[in-house]
Amino acid sequence: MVIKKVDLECVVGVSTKVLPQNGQPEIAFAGRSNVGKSSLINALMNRRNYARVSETPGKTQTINFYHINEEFYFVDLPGYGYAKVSKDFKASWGKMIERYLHSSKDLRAIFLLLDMRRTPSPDDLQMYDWLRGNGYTPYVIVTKADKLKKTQREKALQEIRDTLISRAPLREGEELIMQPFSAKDKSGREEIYEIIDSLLST
Ligand SMILES: Nc1nc2c(ncn2[C@@H]2O[C@H](COP(=O)(O)OP(=O)(O)OP(=O)(O)O)[C@@H](O)[C@H]2O)c(=O)[nH]1
Ligand SMILES: [Mg+2]
Repeated sequence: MVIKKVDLECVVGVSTKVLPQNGQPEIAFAGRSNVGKSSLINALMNRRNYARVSETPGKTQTINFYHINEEFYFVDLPGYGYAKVSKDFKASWGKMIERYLHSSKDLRAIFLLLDMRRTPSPDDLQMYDWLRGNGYTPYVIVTKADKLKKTQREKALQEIRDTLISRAPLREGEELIMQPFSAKDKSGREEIYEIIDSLLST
């Protein structure tokens, strides 16, 4: 996977009525606010801050469609679990994400991002259950790997895996793909490119 061309082609907000019908495969990035969705997208696109990144959670408040190589889309979703927005806004925000996930005809895969240092939250688990319930293979990207020492990483990954597996046993032939990643040192990026290549070739 070599990303040559990147265009922020479409931005969808809570009041946007019509969602784009892109006609090309979409890969969406979901996860709680601040987990590193925009940072991962930047790393994959090889851009420093094309997708806006911030230490303040709730940076991405719209659904942003990045057209890649004129072949497919990365979809940067607003993070959930961000406490500092009003109840009303939270509700319409949730609906916006849900509407997109339910109505996109081109959604090829959803990457669920989880922070390596944290136990998955109820929102994370709800997202994970939704993915599986709707027939999506769970591609879990475990972010901020650089924040843990190498010796702690295996244990952290195992704990996250156990928590996810305990939700519902995997069906026959179903896999739980977990890929550690760091936006700081870019470890895991090649493996994620490979996942994307294989998703696009099917
Ligand atoms: N050390 C480290 N910091 C990271 C990593 N990924 C993201 N961050 C930092 O975490 C903060 C949030 O990153 P974002 O990429 O904006 O997170 P987001 O998931 O897009 O957040 P929302 O847009 O609010 O949903 C920023 O300060 C990033 O620099 C990582 O792999 N390692
Ligand atoms: Mg973001």
